[in-house]
Amino acid sequence: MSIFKNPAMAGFIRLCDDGWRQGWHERNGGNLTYRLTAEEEGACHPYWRATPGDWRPLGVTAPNLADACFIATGSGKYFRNVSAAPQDNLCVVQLNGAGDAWRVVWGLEAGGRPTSELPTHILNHSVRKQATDGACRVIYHAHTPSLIALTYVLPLTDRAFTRALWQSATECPVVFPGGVGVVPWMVPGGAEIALATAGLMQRYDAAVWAHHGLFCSGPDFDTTFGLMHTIEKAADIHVRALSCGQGIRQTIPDDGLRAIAQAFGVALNQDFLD
Ligand code: 2HA
Ligand code: ZN
Repeated sequence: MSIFKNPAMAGFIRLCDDGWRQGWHERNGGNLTYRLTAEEEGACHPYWRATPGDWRPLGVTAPNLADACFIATGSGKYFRNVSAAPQDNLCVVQLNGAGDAWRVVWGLEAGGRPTSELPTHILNHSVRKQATDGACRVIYHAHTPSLIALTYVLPLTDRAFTRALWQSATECPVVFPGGVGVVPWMVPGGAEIALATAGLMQRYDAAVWAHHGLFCSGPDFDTTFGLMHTIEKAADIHVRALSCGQGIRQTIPDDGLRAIAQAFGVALNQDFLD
């Protein structure tokens, strides 16, 4: 047996490969975390390091994630390299009982630390776990080029982004009926951007980082990758339409968005409808 046979670990590695192939992870761009179930933790436990790493302060506090374990990409590690050497590029981090410190219990065998965006990931896990009654397990950050391009031309508001994306592809209102949040440009990696993102993630399962990328959340790898993919594809369609140079002549009308929601049984965020 190997820890890589565990479905959580296998799914994590597959998502890293898929994201790399989409072109969303230049160099060490992007990061991914997955909150293990008690069962998965039990199955992976025999592979833990004999001596875990030292406890390190997280910089934020997530009491509802006390003692939880997460698979995480490593800081400075490349998505491109994950499947070739997961033990060097990934880790399992455990939170302490207060939810304000972490230690490495598996992986990063050649050295390193978990993703620089760990505070944002953990706070997002905390608010999404609460908002979804414990269903949310995946937080995924990628550098999605068309969506980033739109952060240079659309107003940096939840409303402008949600409407542009909903109108760009008929599936969008069904895939993210709650809409998306937008974080203005901020320095990445610290507590400030973590708090701003987590504030939006109380209401949305995706948050745009202006001039940087996108955070998505979900209960499993398929849903979370699918959300990232759908948003980026809608952004790409919008960019292509704008690039034709004559402006947007027509789009899905608001009554059309309402009709989609009714046909597919989803509740659209009314704040973003006219
Ligand atoms: O390099 O994407 O946001 C990792 C990142 C930081
Ligand atoms: Zn990034």
